[in-house]
Amino acid sequence: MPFTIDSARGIFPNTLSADAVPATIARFNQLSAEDQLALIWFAYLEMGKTITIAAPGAANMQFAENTMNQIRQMNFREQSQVMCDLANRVDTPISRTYGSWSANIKLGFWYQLGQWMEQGIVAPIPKGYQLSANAAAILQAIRNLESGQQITVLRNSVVDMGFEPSKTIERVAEPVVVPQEISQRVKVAIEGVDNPTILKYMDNLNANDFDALIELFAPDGALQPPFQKPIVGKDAVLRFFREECQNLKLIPERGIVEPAEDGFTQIKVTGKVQTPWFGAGVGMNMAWRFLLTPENKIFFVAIDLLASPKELLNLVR
Ligand code: 45D
Repeated sequence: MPFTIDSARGIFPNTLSADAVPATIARFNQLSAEDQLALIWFAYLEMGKTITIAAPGAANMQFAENTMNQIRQMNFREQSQVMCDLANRVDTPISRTYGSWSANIKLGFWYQLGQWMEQGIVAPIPKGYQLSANAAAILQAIRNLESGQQITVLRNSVVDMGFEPSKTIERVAEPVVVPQEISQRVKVAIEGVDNPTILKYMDNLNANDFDALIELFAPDGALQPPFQKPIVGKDAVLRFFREECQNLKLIPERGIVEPAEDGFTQIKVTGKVQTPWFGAGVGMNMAWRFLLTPENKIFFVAIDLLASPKELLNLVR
């Protein structure tokens, strides 16, 4: 039986992904908006002691600027209302604007709000705010996660906020950067894997060369980001690369190549990924599970955030 996207999702079923991340997000979503905002604030302050977040670039912030200025002019009560509406996903003009932004613009928006909260320009979390027992337990659960999982919890909570109307509206993302000069590019090496499609995947993504990258995919190919459903078809995958995948650093370490049914090849690679927000400060433990067609095109690739560093060595089927 030929592979389908659905059956492809099941390759290398022994891969243990970081279930603690969606579990934490699900608990977080049960909290009141006030508790959510305070919890993120406390988590963010604590993480700030050990890891530094990079300021978003200007290109990233220009789209949020109008909304930021609007919020700056409000009084504390109105500002708190905007933040609660975002957390509650209430349908307001600001929540809709927020909902149209790419993940990085949403993160840049909160980065700026966080700065203004510290400077007293935006309503702070009240001094001595008491988290509910549930929120305190979730904060403790976040403390116990490894840093790659912590930043994923923060990112996903931010991405889920705001209001997205059911009909698709125009999306706003930062401009696409130019691919890195060929002479500047460095090539990855992966212990156990010399398949050229896999090596080019890593090298093109590292170089922001999304046009070359997408040519590695089969027309009906799919990519499944961590904790998400597969994105299917070259157009949709290319859009995702342009909107969400700039300036990542993939550091694959080792892998395994195996024949699969119908002349397909399944390949699992493990290693680290760095996000431009934290650079080398946070190495996320990741796996890539590829299924290649007989023509060596990517039919499917799943990217998983791993449960623990031990999983980096798990290359069994
Ligand atoms: O609510 O091969 C305050 C793909 C309090 C592509 C706040 C990939 C109130 C293919 C503190 C102000 C992309 C899938 C909030 C690979 C409040 C591929 C602010 C993987 C919210 C490898 C909070 C890429 C703030 C990966 C400012 C795995 C929080 C990328 C900021 C992962 C949090 C990237 C930030 C991650 C989190 C980035 C900046 C996890 C960034 C996380």
